[in-house]
Amino acid sequence: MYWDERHETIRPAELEALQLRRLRETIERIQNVPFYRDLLAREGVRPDDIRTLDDLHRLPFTRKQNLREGYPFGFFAVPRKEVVRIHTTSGTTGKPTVVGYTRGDLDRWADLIARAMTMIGLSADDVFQNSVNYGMFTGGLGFHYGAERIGMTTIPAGTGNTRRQIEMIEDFGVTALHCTPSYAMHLAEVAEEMGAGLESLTTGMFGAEPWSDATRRALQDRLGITAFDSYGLSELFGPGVAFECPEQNGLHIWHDSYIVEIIDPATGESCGPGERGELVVTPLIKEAMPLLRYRTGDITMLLEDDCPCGRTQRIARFSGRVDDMLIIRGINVFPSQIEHILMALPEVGDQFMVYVDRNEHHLDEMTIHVEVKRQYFSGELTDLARIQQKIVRALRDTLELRTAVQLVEPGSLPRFEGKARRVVDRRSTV
Ligand code: DLL
Repeated sequence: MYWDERHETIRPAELEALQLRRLRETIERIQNVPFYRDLLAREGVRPDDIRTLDDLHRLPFTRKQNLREGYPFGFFAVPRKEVVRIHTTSGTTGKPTVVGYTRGDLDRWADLIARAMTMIGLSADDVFQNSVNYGMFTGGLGFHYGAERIGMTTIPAGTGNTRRQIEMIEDFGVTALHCTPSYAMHLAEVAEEMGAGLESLTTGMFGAEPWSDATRRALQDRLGITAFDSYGLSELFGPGVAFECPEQNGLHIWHDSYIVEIIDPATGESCGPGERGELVVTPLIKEAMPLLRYRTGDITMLLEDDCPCGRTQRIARFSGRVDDMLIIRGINVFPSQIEHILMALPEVGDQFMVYVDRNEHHLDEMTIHVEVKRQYFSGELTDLARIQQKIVRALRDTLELRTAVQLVEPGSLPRFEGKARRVVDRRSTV
């Protein structure tokens, strides 16, 4: 079951030639981005210097922080007029990371998702419910257009109103579901409460956050499905970068479109097959926003043995991040963003602590304890309530996430002598 058999099963020699050609085109295009033009000039690298794929290692890495310098459109390699869509994802401070797509980008992105869905046996015979956020998050429209491309009957359900979601699955005979694994656990629970059997469902596609094999087993049992892992990030279009095949044993990377490296995050040196490290990706088919050696922050390893499905390059399921990014209900949150928001508020004191829990309904909750300045703490209770609401609002406006905020007395939170450990993640991965 191939959508694009030639590219999915391409053999090493042909792949290398294709990657090299696309890499050189990318480097040509990237000259339009001032950040890269300066960087390549500084490093003394000219497009003609890229003769083999090994020459990629002469190019510098790109990090999420670099993208901040170009906010909002400084990383676009085409005139703004040619950018037909924008998405955003969390930045490391107040402003989000902006990503742009040309018409061609959207076309290629939909094709990559169509490949993934075809790989696990989905087709125009299926009814697909897309239960993720349709806003700036790439999971909504990304999957939507991929599903329509293969002709599935597509239901843009979005998130929330779980009972209604379950009714739709039953009433419309939904066969394939896409959402975050934690929302899938919640759906399973509500379906059980409602006595809904969800008989039509056969396939689940879950991603946007880490999930364990134990969660996979629970979801397969409770929803009566086969559950597949889906990986991607907004900077590389969104979902559709890597996806599990029916073997459910690692994720296939679409290597004609992405060059993959695994590096030791401390030294930047390459890791061998079977050695875990940070995934670094050079996208080869992005027009609006090409990137070089993008540090994803995600930890995985290359798997070496051949996959019986006939596709080649595979990576292991993700085992964590190299940084402190949290994923709360599918939304990425950097502790540095929280700090940035809190420290801009005059009432906030010196310290804060972030607690992350998974409640009995399998939903993530973030509680932030915030010290307020002494003069406010000893003031009127109504003042404290106003400050609390102001903080909740400021966090919601930037993070797009509801948080619980508790104000505490100055001096009551832990102080740190070394690196502050302000985040306590109490979720179990099961
Ligand atoms: O989460 C894109 C996506 C949407 C992927 C729907 C899969 C399904 P961002 O919001 O930019 O994009 O977040 C990207 O989420 O760097 C990982 O840390 C994490 N992540 C995504 N998929 C997985 C996964 C979307 N399958 C960040 N396993 C990435 C573990 C994942 N972590």
